[in-house]
Amino acid sequence: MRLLIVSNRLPVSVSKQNGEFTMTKSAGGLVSGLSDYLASLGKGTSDVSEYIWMGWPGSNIEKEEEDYVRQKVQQEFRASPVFLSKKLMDKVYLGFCNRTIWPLFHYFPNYARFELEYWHEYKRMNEVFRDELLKEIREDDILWVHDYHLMLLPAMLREKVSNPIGFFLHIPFPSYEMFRMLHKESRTEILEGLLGADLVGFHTHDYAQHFLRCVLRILGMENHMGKIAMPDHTAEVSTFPMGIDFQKFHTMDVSPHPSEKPGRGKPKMVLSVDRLDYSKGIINRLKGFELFLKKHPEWHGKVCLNMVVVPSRTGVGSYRKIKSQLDELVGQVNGNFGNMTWTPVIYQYTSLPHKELIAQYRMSHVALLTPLRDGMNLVAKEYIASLTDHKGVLIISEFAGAAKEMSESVVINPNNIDEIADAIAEALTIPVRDQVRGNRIMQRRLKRYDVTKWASDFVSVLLKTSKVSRESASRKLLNAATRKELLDNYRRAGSRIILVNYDGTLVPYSKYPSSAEPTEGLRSLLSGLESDANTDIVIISGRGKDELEEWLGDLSLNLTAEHGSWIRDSGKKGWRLLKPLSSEWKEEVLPTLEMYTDRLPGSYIQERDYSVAWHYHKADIEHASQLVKEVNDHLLSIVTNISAHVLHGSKVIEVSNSGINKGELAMHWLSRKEYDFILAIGAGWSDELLFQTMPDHAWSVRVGLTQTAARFVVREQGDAIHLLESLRQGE
Ligand code: GDG
Repeated sequence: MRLLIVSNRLPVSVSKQNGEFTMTKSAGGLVSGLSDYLASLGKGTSDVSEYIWMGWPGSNIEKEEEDYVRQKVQQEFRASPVFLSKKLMDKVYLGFCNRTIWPLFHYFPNYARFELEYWHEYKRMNEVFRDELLKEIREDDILWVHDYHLMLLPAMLREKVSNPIGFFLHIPFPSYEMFRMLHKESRTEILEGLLGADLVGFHTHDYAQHFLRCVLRILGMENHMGKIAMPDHTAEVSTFPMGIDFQKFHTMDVSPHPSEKPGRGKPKMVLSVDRLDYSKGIINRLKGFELFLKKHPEWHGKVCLNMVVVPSRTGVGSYRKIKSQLDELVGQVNGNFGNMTWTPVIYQYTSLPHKELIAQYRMSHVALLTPLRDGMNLVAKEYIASLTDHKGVLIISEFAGAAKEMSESVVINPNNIDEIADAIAEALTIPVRDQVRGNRIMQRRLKRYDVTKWASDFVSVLLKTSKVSRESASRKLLNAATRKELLDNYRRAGSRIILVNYDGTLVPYSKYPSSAEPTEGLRSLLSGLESDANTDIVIISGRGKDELEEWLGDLSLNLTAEHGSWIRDSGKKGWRLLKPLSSEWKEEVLPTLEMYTDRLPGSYIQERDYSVAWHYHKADIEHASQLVKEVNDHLLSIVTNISAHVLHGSKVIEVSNSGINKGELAMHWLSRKEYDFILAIGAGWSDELLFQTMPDHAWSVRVGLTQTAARFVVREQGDAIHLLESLRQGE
């Protein structure tokens, strides 16, 4: 099995100078972190034995050079490039990715821009990725898509291939109130895009919960223990806090760089490392340090803030602004507090070589990480892992995902400058024994759940969940062999009955119920089937009798309305009741439902002759789910002593006469005659009662790949029609 990793950028950067290509391995967190895991593939017991990485190689490559570059990166880096014009990439990266998603997902709506053009370019880039991937994907591949640049890709791939698909988001998933600020099309398609995956992973439980709530509120889809039933698979949402390569940080020989902590008489070092980004809280950190110096003159000359700031996204205006703000503030603090022998803020606007970074981690007494929002923050973990002497204090913002796993550190709210200042003072005075104790606990955790464990956990859950979901979907899927058996059975049978539901089965579900009238094609299909004297067709619908009469009344069909209250036998005029029914109970039920309709905006009542339905699919789904149990209990208390019952369907509660449902109705038909062939086809919750009452030898088919009592499922409504067509033609 091969693991196909997909990310926006390849772990290798291809550049061209004077006609010569150079390929440099990037040192990003994901790349270096995963390298150990990837190197282990094929050696252990994992089903995954090899990998390939797909992404953008980082520059414009001429059409005629593509083959050469592809071959080169494949051989040397196990990478497969997605060739995109730099123009499109820049547009998307600096547009929807970093001017819309990044600020919004990090709770900076004021920085977010909602331009439709950005969105369309983002979609286009995801499509290009899809097309390139389709050329690469092999049958035994498992796909792992990374991060916010490619959120549409899982669903785009799902339409085309049946490989297991995983997705991991490296940044926070915001709360519903933030996410809903995206315009309708993009917020819906992003959620649907992610749900195309078998497994959607987040760093923290909160992000996963935010996602599930958005799915509920925007798509109206509920989850069961983080699992969402999609038409053809189950999407599982889960938490995988990303780890680091602990051994590397803990054991790396960093010579010749000094890594000893400065001794007595030398200033203690407070370190911060991050990309230049407004989400990282760099300005607040400096202000906090400034306040600390104001409040604690005793520390003057004895402590330095060593700020490593890595240049990032220089093309985005808000990043340039923060850079000049930062330069100014550093000058101000150094000017106000520094002197000839002491520079309070050492400011390095650069990316350090890896060894030097670890050396700086080791020599720092304190790491001060104050993001206002951060998906995880790997620097926090790397700092603790690097401390070979176990001495040092981590100050971490409660808004970083990492804070959830690092409770032995000093956790602060970075919006409060006073809290930052006090935390620095506290950290500098924590007794060494307590530092060591806390760091050992955190190191044990980081060692146990390192990046290899993180990746292998994700991949094994992905394999498991996709296998279960494929099995349950395919177990019942009406495949060619079973379909043939069904048709043979039909052909051979002397007497047959087809019990078929209307909405969702014979016609697609319609937004407006009154516009679901049958096409001429459907009408001729039904009368064609019925014209065979050996076949009885029964339309089993929850609709009222007048509508059915209007649409199908001129055909010679058996019609049943209101889930079986009314029957119209084929060839006869007029409707009759299945049995004597009462509607007196409506007097009490209707006012009760009216009261709840007033309480739940968007809900409405549908009254029929012998049934009343309360629909809430248009209501606020969270409000509805709180109220539904109360409505159900209330109705049950009303009908206890009368001959009516309450059924809870999909976003509807229905009250009707006892003994009236599609199951009872089916029994009525089946008791009239011995049939050699019985077929029940349905699509909705009320058809489940029909399936449950079918005798063992009957065929039952539900539309949609979902949990069902039916023996078989077909993917979509068109497949049900297709099946009926085959019966008519005797194919
Ligand atoms: C995103 C999410 C999430 C930094 N400076 C230097 C350097 N680095 C390396 C660090 C670390 C990585 O870059 C930064 O990772 P972070 O997690 O701190 O932050 P983001 O880049 O914003 O990453 C974040 C992460 O994805 C993973 O899911 O944690 O929340 O925003 O590995 O070591 N490396 C070198 N020199 C530097 O100067 N060599």
